[in-house]
Amino acid sequence: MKSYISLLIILVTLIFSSCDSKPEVSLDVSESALIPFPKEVEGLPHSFVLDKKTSLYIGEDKAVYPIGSQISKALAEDIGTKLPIIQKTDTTRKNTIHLVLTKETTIKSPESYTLSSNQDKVLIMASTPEGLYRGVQTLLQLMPLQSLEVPEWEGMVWAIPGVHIKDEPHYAYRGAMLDVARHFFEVKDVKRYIDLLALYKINTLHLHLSDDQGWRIEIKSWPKLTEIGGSTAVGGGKGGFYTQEQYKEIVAYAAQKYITVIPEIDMPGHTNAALASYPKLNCNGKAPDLYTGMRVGFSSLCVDKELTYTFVDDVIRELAALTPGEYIHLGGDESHVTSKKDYNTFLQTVFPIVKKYNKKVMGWEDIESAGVDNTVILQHWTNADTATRGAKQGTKIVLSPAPYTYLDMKYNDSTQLGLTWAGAISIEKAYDWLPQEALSAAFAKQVIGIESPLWSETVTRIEDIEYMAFPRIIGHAALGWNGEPRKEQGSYYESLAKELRRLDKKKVNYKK
Ligand code: TNX
Repeated sequence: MKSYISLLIILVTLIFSSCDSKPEVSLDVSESALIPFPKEVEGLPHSFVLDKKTSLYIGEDKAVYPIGSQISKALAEDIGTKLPIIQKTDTTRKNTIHLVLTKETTIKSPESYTLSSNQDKVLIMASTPEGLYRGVQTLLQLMPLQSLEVPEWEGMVWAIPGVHIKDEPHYAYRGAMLDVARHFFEVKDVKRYIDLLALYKINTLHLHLSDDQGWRIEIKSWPKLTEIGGSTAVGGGKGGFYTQEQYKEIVAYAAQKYITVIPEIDMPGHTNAALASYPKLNCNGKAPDLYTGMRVGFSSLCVDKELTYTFVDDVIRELAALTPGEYIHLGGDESHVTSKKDYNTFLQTVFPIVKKYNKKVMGWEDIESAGVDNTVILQHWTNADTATRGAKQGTKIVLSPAPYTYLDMKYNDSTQLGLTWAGAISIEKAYDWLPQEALSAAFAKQVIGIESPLWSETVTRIEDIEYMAFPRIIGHAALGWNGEPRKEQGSYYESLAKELRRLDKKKVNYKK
C-alpha cells in the first residue's frame, strides 16, 4: 500500500512538472503570413505550444490518415520530431492537435474548414478530408519560421498563435497549367511543383501533354506517338514522355494533396508531333518532320479521314482510364490551318467520344464555335467575345486571361526567360484584377475559377518553372480563394513579403 502511495505521488509530481514545463506564449496572428487570407480570422490571446509530448488525433476515418502523416512530416521539418498519430477522436485531451471530420458544419463547400487554437489544443474541423487538408495548409502557415525565445521560461519553443478561423473558397476551381510538351519535365519536377501549389490551396493541375513539338504521354495502341513524337522539344533537346505508370504516379501524388489532374491533348491543331509519328494520320499520307521551333497554328489533324477518329478514340479511351477527374481537355486553340467548317465538324465528332468514356469536355474558348453546353468548361485566354458566346450557351468558365495570368510572360523588360505577346506581368499586375469583371456581369455566376498557364517554350528546368510561377501564382491562388484582391492597405503584399522567407526556406527559385 505504502509503495502504491509513493508511486502515486511520483506520478502526480511528474504530471504537474510536465504541465509546468509549458511556457505561456502569446503570439499575434497578424505576424503570420496567411495566403490566401481566410474568410474570417479572429485572434485569441493564448498560443498553442508544441513540444515533444504533443500528439495528433485524426479520428478513425482511413482517408484522414495520409493527411495526418503529411502534417506530422511537415512539422517535423521544423520541430525536429514527428508527432505521434492517434486514430481516435478525443478532443478533451490537452496538448493535442485534432483533425475532425464532422457532419455538423454549416459551410457548404467541400473545401471549407474551421481552425481554432488556444493554449490547450488545435482543432481543425471540416465535413470532408479535402476540407481538413486545406485547413492543414493554414495551420502550417501559422507556424513561425523560427522557434521563439521565451525568456521567462528560458528556452526556445514552437508555437501557433491563438486563433479562430472560418474559411471557404470563393471559387471552386483554382488551377495551374504546366506545358510539358514544348519542354518536358520529369516526374520529380512535376511533384515538386505540386508540393508548392498545394501550399496555396490550388486544387487543379492541368497538364498540356501534347503539342507540335512533343507528345508526352504513352498511348499503348499508338506507341510511336512517344517513340517518335516524344523524342525532341523546342530547340531540339532530347524530349521525353511519361509512361502510363509514371503518369498514374503523378495523378496519385496530386490526389494526396487534393489536386485533380486534367490532361490536355491539344487538337485538331498543335498536332505536328502526332502527325510526324504516323504518316497515315496525314491527309497526304506523308509524315512532316519533327518540329522544334516556336511558331503556332500550322498543323492540323486530317478532318476527312476516318482513321483520325479511330486515333482520337484510342487516345481518349486510354487517357480516360488514367483520369479519375471528370474532365479531359481537348485544347482546340489556334487551329489556323483548319477551315472553320472542318474545325466544327471535327469537334462535333470528338465531343461524343469524350462523353462515351464518361468524361466531360474542357477546351480553350475557341471550341465554343462547335456548339457547347453546360457540362463544358471553357477556358478563357484571349478573346472575351468568344468566351462570352460560349457562356451564352451555358458553359462553365475558367479564367486565364493572358495579360494577367500567363506565367510565361516576362515580369518586365529585364526578365531573361519568357515571352512578351500579352505584355509584361508584374507581381502586382498578376494580383490586381477583378475576376468578376473579366466577362460581362451577366455571366459571373458561370465563372468557376482561375487558372495560371505556364507555357514552356523558354522554360527548360524546374528552377525556371519556379522563377516564372513564383510569386505571381500565389497572387492568382489568393484571388481564386478570395474572389477579389484584398483591399485592406498593403495586406496581401505584407503577407507575401513574409511568405517569401518561407519560400527561401524551401529553396524556391522565385523572382526576387
Ligand atoms: C498561346 S494560350 C498558346 C500557346 C502558346 C502560348 C505562349 C493558347 C491556348 N495557345 O500555344 O504556347 O500562347 O504564350
